[in-house]
Amino acid sequence: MRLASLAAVTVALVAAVAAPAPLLAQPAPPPAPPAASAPDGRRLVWADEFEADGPPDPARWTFDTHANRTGWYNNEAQYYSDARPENARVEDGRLILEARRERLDPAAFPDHGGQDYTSARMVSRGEGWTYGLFEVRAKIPCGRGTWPAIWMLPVDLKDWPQDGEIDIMEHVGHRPGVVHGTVHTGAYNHVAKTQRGAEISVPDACDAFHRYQVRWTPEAVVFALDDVDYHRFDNERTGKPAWPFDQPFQLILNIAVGGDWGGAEGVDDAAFPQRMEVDWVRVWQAGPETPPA
Ligand SMILES: [Ca+2]
Repeated sequence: MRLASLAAVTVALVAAVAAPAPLLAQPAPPPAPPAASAPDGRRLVWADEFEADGPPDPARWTFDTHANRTGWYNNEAQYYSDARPENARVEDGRLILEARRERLDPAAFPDHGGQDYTSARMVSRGEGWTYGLFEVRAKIPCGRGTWPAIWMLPVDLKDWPQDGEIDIMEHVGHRPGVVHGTVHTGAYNHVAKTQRGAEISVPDACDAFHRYQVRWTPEAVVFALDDVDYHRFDNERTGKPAWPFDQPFQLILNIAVGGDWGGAEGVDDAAFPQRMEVDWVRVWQAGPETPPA
């Protein structure tokens, strides 16, 4: 996501999750409550349930705006605003990230770089996490030209891709319903067309919430959708070029617009505004008594 990932996709799976047949004459059950605990002895170490309407919690999130003036990576077309409610707000228990077709006034936004779209790119605050189970329950946009992402970079990023990247969820509007999970490292990255990723068909990804998950241990990074694994990247034990994943990473939520991948088939301006809604972000880690599984 930091750079384009023109998909050298290795696996394609279809998630077929069979719901149990409901009993007749019973009222529809309420939405399933979230599982606030995780298996394998893990404990919840960080979360945002987005329960308070208004701006995203500044104690948990910051807004990345650093490339607005120069232009973002991959020839992306958006301006990322800083805590602007039109682009990022909490409503009814959900984070709303909204990409809009609009050109802001540089007099009011001095870092404006002439972009024709606004959006937001939120980064988790703090020291980050080394290993853990990361889960984001989200509904994503499908407008052509959108490129929503839920992903991770090192807190102490000095050198991409050598320092690594974990893309928990990427989606481009010109391939609606196809979700990508990808790892980039020095040895395996899209520049060399060697990134290690997979795609999974999620036909209702833009209409329904799903849980996008990564389980990251010293042994592997495993990608799952609604608890169903669909991609595994193993630690080869050959050193950092193949496995830079022993240092703290932070979470990033954004909607890019256009760009080499997201805009490969143009941008449908009539589709805007486009939203990614996030019900929660949860991070579990193994308890002190439990070695990472
Ligand atoms: Ca929520």
